[in-house]
Amino acid sequence: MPEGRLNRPLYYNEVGVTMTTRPEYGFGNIPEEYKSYHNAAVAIVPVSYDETATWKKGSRYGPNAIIEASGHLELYDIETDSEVYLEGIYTDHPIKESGLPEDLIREVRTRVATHLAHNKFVVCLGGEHSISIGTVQAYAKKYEDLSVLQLDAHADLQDEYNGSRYNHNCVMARVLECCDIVQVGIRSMDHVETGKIKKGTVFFADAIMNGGDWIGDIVNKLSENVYITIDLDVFDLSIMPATGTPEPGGLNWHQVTSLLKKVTEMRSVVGFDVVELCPSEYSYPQDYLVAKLIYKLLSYIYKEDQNGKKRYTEYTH
Ligand SMILES: [Mn+2]
Repeated sequence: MPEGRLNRPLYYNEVGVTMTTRPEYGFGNIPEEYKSYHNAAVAIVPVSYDETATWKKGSRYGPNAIIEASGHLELYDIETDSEVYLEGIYTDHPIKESGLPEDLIREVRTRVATHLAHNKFVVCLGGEHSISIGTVQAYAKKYEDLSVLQLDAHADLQDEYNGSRYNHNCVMARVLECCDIVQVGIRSMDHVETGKIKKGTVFFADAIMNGGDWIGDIVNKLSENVYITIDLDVFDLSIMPATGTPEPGGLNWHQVTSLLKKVTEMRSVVGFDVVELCPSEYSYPQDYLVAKLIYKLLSYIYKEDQNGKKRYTEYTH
């Protein structure tokens, strides 16, 4: 296991959703007034969990690495001509669970539901992919017309794996129990999953590389309210080697961000998670990529539309 910076304790406030925060902790090097729960449109929930990981463990260090790297972001986004931190970004204390995934998922679901009840836009940081079961369950309760956009190298449709229905290989099988899904970037799966994928809702990495209007095709499959789950192994391992189960042949930065931009323009993105960063002592470029991806996606989501009106007023204060 990597030593050094990854083993430093996370600084966090102990009060969680009771609406105060400690100054030294949080996503982005942003002024204190934009970190308080009351002022924040966005609530970030770090989830340190990797108990069902089947190859490299270590994604429990992911949230810590992302938050550390986020301190080095420049807060102005060129593409959107915006400073999304002005919406307020609160960072919750981490969920730390070392037991069964069922217990973790229940804890995540409860935490996310609490923030949704306060009308926050919730961003969960993994941790392994099984955490998304809890977040999607909370979102599916709030939004009837919800579809889940999954960016991932793996289909994750196995009904059971290693004796558990909540293994990270089963995430999308569980998500499918509460809403429709669209899968993007897939390039590795088990034979049993071939019978489970829904025709027309899987966009394999190979097909994307062939070009065409794959982004438009994906958007057309999504309902109005979209939850996005980003497994970082959707990226090619040349730019994102720091995952627990890397796969060659993945998407690049511009393919992923172009897709996210279009989805935010055409649909209401109501929440997202970013999972499976498995940091090492030397992964600071990848840690930074993830922090930037999160900030970029928030910038897209909160960008003012052409009339100067914010689309997601529900989350503004
Ligand atoms: Mn994956």
